[in-house]
Amino acid sequence: DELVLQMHDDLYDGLKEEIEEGVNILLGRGWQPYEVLTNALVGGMTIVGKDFRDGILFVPEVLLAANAMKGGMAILKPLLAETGAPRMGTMVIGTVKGDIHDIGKNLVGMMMEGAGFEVRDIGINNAVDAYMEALDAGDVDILGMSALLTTTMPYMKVVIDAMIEKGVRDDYTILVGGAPLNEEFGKAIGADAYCRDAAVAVDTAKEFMA
Ligand code: B1M
Repeated sequence: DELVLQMHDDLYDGLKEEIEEGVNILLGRGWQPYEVLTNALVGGMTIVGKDFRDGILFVPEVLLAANAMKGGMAILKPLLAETGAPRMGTMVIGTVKGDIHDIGKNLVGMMMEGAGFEVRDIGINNAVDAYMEALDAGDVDILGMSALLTTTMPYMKVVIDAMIEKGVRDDYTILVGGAPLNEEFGKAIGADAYCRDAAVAVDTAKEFMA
């Protein structure tokens, strides 16, 4: 699709208004919000990620791309949340300490809301105390943790170990995700499951609530 390719370019160039316009056009053509999200936005960010890795793009440019992506996500958020799905449970989600990447976490949160979960998003750069406080607030079924850096993903184990020490580990389903993780890592740190993407996170959360 021409427009999707154009949107990949616009995301690359950090053009927020163009991205918002593109999202609206695709929705107007009858695209499902999730299709717009994955094809136009996540697809575009994948290209940005490659050139960031290869030293073609730098932090300021990637920040602009992230800002443009968030503009598009803001339009899709209410559409993904308004599915009228029955209430499934409550999830606390946050990115771990030392890590400020939040797009994937936000996307998981949006999809979980759409699936009927109450989502308590505690943001980025969360130390053990922040997770504990959110869990202590009560009525939480699932803890979701996100990490995008190989240097921050070990912190997930720090959080889980702290939960074990406090004797609350088994009160929650712990789901983890983020680009550098894999199934093996999820098992090794004692999480209940690793979720490759937001759709898998929703399916996995539903399985654990059943
Ligand atoms: Co960063 N960055 N970044 N960055 N950045 C990566 C992650 C990197 C892979 C880029 C690269 O080199 N190719 C690399 C990490 C390398 C490594 O660790 N091995 C990297 C680096 C190095 C850095 C800095 C250190 C750069 C620097 O300063 N020199 C720095 C670190 C800052 C910090 O956190 N302390 C940094 C900064 C930034 C920006 C601020 C510029 C920006 C973040 C903006 C923001 O988030 N608000 C940024 C971005 C945008 C990226 C890339 C390009 C894109 C990430 C993204 O949003 N993807 C990324 C490249 C890449 O990932 N290939 C990169 C789209 C998103 C939808 O996917 O987040 O994977 P993702 O989420 C998916 C799944 O992973 C999963 O579901 C989501 C939806 O399907 N998922 C979960 C994620 N969390 C989940 C939680 C769950 C379940 C599923 O819980 C249940």
